Amino acid sequence: MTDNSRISSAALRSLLKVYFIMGSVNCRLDPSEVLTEALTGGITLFQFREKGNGALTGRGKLELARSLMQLCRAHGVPFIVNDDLELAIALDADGIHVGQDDAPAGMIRRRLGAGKIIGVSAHNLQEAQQAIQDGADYLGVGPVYPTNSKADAQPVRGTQLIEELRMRGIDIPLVGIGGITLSNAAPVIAAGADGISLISAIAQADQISDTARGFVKKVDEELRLRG
Ligand code: TZP
Ligand code: ICP
Ligand code: MG
Repeated sequence: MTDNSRISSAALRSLLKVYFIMGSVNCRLDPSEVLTEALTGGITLFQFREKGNGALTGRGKLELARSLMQLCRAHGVPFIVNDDLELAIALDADGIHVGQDDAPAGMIRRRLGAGKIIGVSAHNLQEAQQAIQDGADYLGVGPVYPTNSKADAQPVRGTQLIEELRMRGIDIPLVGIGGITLSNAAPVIAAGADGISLISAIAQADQISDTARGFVKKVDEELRLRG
């Protein structure tokens, strides 16, 4: 992403296919090793989410972010920062993902620049509509299934919320998130998501690159079936 124009929906949809999220807390191995394997397996987008018990802060967080961003750059995969606008600016990251408690997308875009990717978490139709009005590029919708990776997770939505959003005309790029595994990913795509976003199914897999590759294959298959 070298220019300063807003990313197209089509380009973003294909980046969202297998959107891996991770911070040091989520990894059993060294985070750089986990990310390298995930990139080798073909993840299409990465989000640095350094949160939770034992998360790095300050300089440690900045240094980890910088090295993970370099790995992403080497594989041509955009690097998104969770929540931390100052970090996203300092790194010149490719984008940011924010929650409902953070500044609205429009305000963030004025600080980050038009060419950056802005994602917003949405848990219902109203939040989705508001995020779109504020200028979000994509939505993270969930939790689809029960998750152990987010302490303050909202109630589980199943795939119904994604279906409802699509039925009501929400057509911007979106991913399902929360508890997604190889065995329950297909219905998320069938419900209308452009991709899946996940932490533990990849970060804690025994064979990380094979697992990531499995998700890419699964999502591609389901997208083809959906037509
Ligand atoms: N937001 C909603 S669920 C979730 C986030 C960050 C965590 C997803 O992690 P996992 O391990 O894929 O359930
Ligand atoms: N969706 C996405 C894509 N990322 C997040 N961190 C989140 C929801 C909470
Ligand atoms: Mg937040």
